[in-house]
Amino acid sequence: PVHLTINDCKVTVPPGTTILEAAQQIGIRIPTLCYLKEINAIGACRVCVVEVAGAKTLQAACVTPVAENMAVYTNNSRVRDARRTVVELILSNHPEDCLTCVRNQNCELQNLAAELGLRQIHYQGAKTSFLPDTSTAAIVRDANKCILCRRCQSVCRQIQGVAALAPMDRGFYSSIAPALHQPLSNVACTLCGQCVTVCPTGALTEKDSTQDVWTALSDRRKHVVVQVAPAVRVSIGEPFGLEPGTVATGKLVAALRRLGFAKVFDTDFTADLTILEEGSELIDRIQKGGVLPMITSCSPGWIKYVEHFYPEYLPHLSTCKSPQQMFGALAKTYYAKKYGLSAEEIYVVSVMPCTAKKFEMGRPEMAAGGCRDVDAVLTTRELGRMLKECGINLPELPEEEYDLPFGIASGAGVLFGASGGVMEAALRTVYEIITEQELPTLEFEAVRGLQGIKEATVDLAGTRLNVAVANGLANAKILMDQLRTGPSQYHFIEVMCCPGGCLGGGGQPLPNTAETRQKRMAGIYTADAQMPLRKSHENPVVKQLYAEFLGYPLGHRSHRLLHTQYTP
Ligand code: HC0
Repeated sequence: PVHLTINDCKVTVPPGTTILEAAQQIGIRIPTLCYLKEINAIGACRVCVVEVAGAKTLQAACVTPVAENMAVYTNNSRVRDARRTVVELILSNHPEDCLTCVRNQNCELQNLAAELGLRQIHYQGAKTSFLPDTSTAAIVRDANKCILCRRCQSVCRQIQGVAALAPMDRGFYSSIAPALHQPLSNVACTLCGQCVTVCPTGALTEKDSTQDVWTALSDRRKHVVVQVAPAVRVSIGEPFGLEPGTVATGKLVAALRRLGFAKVFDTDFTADLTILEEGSELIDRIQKGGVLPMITSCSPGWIKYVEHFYPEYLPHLSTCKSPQQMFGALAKTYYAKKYGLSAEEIYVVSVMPCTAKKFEMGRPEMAAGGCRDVDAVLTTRELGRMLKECGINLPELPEEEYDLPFGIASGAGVLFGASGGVMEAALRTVYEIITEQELPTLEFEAVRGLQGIKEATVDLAGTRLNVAVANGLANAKILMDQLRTGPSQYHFIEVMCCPGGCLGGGGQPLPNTAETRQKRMAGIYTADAQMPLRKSHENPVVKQLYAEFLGYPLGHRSHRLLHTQYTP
């Protein structure tokens, strides 16, 4: 162990510990702006500077390892003056629009200025001026608010394996941008929004759809229905002070009713439906020698990643549309007919933990009934803002039930929100269909948890099914490169674009850290365990839907409404 003092307090830590981590151990939080544990420890912003006795210059605590007998000072006047100067310099080239910025009250730069007690910016001069990039359906990049911390660059490269963003130009004109300052819509960005969740300021944000939804809600000619993705129920409490992972399903339903939606439905219902379609497709491919391994197709950032980087593997993707899109297609056909409405009258809003869903809804493949399946996508964060605007305090609300018919779902549907969840849900159903026996244990522990890649082999009455699960695109890349280099032992692969699955999505409340993802994942498993129904094929409304409308899985109507093909 290494012995040192921090502000004259003795500390003992393992070798290799940074000053930043050592200080945390004695309850001193050294402020940072660019630091992201294990992803972006680069000492770029200089906010974490500390004095080390004997060193000529101040040292960045996030990248300086401790040494034996080191004496560190984190809050003497030299350090505090330097820190204030650094932040003042950042603010001297930052828009002063905090009151109207979407990150107002949730901005790390704003918080830091408040913590340091800055009352004046001593440095005034030229400010950079960039045109915001609004070219995509999902993400807005405003370089004027960028503080060059490079977190977005690191998460895009290291966690997502995409590297769509990098430093451009030099000195005063530096910005973190796509190559050659191309708009995001022109580069291989998957629109996953992980950059948005690590941005300390408002430089990267989701494209706001709240105004579209307000307009629809006040249009009396529209029948506005909402669907809620699995992962939203374990995170929507966060903007209201609830712990990440709190299962807030009933309160969320009540909140959406109070916003004015005509019907409040559950994407988990179409997640169950997806299992029947996708499970049947898997069995079909195995029995008829179709393309294997089959790979899940419900995560739109993942689809876009395959299109950009592995187009020759598109035939491996399941032809199933995502549950969000299946829901839209059914709302505008089956539901419309059942309730005497026209497709044009119905306006479908999705609440998703995801920014890429905004892109998915606009894809040309997603208009089954002649009009858009889904009309607007709100992220969990946007819904939180809408509720606050209306003075709806989620924790105070009663628990209410989803509406029928698309409000009945199984625990398997809830599992979709966590990495491994689609796989576990599929296994619960495929096992029982193939073996014609009841599963002895519902939980497939091997595909649970936050590890980047998980594997399992399941014995289906003599047939061995090899499966793999990846979350985070850099992990998916490992599996895809294995596919490229030789025959694969896998039959079925689940890929979710974001770390931890949708619960760690780019539209989730901030902070979206490993700790919050862990808690949300526990919430998903709790929600599954609480459901009276646990298997998709036992969902009575899914059965009714097949009896009344679809016929059977992979049938003609399913093909027209619920499946699609992604072509290079
Ligand atoms: Fe997901 Fe989905 S599970 S992608 O992560 O499959 O966004 O939560 O809604 O569509 O159901 C996101 C979450 C969904 C879809 C479902 C799938």
